[in-house]
Amino acid sequence: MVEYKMLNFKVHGNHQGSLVALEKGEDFPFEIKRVYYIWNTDGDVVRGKHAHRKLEQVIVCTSGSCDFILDNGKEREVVRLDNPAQGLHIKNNIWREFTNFSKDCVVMVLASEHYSEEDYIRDYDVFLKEVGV
Ligand code: T46
Repeated sequence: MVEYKMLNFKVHGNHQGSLVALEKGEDFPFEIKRVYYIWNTDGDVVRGKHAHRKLEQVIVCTSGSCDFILDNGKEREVVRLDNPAQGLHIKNNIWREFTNFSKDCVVMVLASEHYSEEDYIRDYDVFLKEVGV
């Protein structure tokens, strides 16, 4: 089994609509140091194709949908993101690719570390070596 967790956020909903608040604490697994978001990606584009040495992230599809392919070097799993009330929590050493973007897809990512290119493993063979496969 590839290690990941789907977090179900508390939704504050009323006649005005829905709201999710993310704060470090019981509902959130780490202190957020960076937020970035991705949109305008054509449906068949494959993004990602890397793993992280240290970074943890929670990934939320705030609009539309896309598929995350998670790979621990031995197994692959596809996780569909299509609900802004859920967050995909991925720790380090997981190779990820994401694709199958709907036109209205917006992916918001909450990250445990500042941006660092040294944290990326962008070569699949290097990834396999580093995870000992
Ligand atoms: C991940 C998936 C889900 C920055 O300058 N700062 C940043 O914080 C980020 C994330 C990216 N960039 C620059 C680096 C590249 O020139 O933005 C450009 C696109 O980044 P990248 O090709 O890494 O984007 P994705 O969509 O393949 O991957 C991103 C994250 O990089 C990655 O950590 O897990 O989203």
